Amino acid sequence: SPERPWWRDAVVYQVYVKSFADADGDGTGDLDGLASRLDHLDRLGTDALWLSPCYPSPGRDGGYDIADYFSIDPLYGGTAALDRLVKAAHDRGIRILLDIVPNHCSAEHPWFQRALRAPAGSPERALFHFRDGRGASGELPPNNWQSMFGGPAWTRTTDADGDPGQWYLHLFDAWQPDLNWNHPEVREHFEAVLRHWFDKGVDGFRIDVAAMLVKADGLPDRPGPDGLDPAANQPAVHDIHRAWRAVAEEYAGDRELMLVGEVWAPTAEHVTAFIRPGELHQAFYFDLMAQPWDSAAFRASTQRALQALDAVAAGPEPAGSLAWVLNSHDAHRSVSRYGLTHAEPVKSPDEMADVLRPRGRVDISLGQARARAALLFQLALPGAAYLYQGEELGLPEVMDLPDDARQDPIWTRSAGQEHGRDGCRVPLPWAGDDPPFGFSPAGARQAPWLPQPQWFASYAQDRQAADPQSTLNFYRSALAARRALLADLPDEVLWGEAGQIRDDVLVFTRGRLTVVTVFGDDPLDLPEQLGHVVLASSPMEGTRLPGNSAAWLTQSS
Ligand code: TEU
Repeated sequence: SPERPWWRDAVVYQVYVKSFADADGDGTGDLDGLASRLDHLDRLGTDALWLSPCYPSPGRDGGYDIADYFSIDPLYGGTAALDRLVKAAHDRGIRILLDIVPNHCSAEHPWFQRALRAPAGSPERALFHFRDGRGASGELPPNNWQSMFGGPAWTRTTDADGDPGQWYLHLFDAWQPDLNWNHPEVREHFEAVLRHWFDKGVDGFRIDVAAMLVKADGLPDRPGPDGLDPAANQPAVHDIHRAWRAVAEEYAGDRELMLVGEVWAPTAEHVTAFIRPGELHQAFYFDLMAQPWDSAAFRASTQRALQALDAVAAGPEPAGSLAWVLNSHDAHRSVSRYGLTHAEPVKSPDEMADVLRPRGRVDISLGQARARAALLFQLALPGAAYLYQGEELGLPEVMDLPDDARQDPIWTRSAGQEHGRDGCRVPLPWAGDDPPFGFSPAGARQAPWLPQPQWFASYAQDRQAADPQSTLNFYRSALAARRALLADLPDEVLWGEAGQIRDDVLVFTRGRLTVVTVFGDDPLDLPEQLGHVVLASSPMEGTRLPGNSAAWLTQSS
């Protein structure tokens, strides 16, 4: 219905295509591999799949460096494989979202290649941010911005005569030059990209780095005069989103397309500003993912989001919904984050990097119990829930990849100081006792692009499917219960309605659903008035919910 479009409280499953399933035996996942595993996703109970970028790319950042926005890389099966996937998914009622990367393109994109060959001040260079350097001979970068991956956000070019030339801006790797979103050609190009894929049957997009497209005029040094980042969250970025929303609305009537923004924002209000009426359908709320396993931290983070949401939802026009997320291809897997027993302290709540790249000792079984509990907490919140491939198998982060296997530009740019994000991107184990664990077909020509550890055997999908106590079967039950319960739940969350039981316990209710999460080690006797247990993340001992667990309860009607 128009009041409750499919995406409002969808379960969206993120596929890192390279690492999901390899059909052609080259050690790299592909779209036919994904299509062959739709049973798994159907049985799990996902409404939509978001595919990390699979366009032609030199692969300097796992495909987030796109050389052609209008086709699918032959490495992933080419455009015909996407057509097959869209049809097979739609036949099962599963929607397909692509990833679009508008902040930057690949250095191999024809636009950038032409800009490099053109002189300073040329129209070709105007599509990017080329500037003369500072210092007597332009030897210093134009401003003090650092790349999100470390090191300066500027790289100096070489002129045709071999002399040092202008600098170009890249908020990420040097292979990812930032596009100039003040240029009408850039705007037109991306609206054409949206229409191209919508016309091919794609149901929406996850927008990469959606808050950073517009930079403050004059590219001033960080921080800006207001203390905020001049490279992000500029008011004018919302105009771009409104234009994109209008493109999606051209298809209204027979299709319910949707746009979800990857927004890293300083406050919850900055996040919900992206889902005001007429803007994006959905925005990621990363703040919860950045919290340690702590009841006060979870409660405060969730409340910040819900309060900000109330403010944008108050008007007569419908606002979008939040995308709740605990795992992604950019973060250490939740099992390992929550299993940290001797974590180094987080310096401040907004220092995401400290939490997303934690250091310390990990207790895997404790982390697994907590990650299951966190899932029940996440799935009960009003809005969409995003899952990342492999979390339904309870996979921990692979911490000990051999150095020569690592591919993340964060690893290279930090000269090995940061391990980067490869540890959550290791190809999935599907079956069997040895690599490639069914990721590639028998007799594959090449080994998986990142080596799978031997201990992946105990996480294999087929083994877990046969075990009623497995994490996979827990995820299936949780998604089924959510589907059954959510249809008629109000968006309002009431905290601690049943009384704050203990400091380490969070209780909230949404209509007839109550969620109890125990963050501490001590079990909790569930008070009878909370209702009867529908699902618990660890085996109950009578009415006792073990520590590091969560339960859903309902009032019998
Ligand atoms: O991420 C944007 C982003 O800000 C994060 O990458 C974050 O800074 C980093 O992961 C810290 O750990 C998006 C994509 O999700 C990411 O995979 C890409 O590398 C990045 O954009 C560039 O396209």
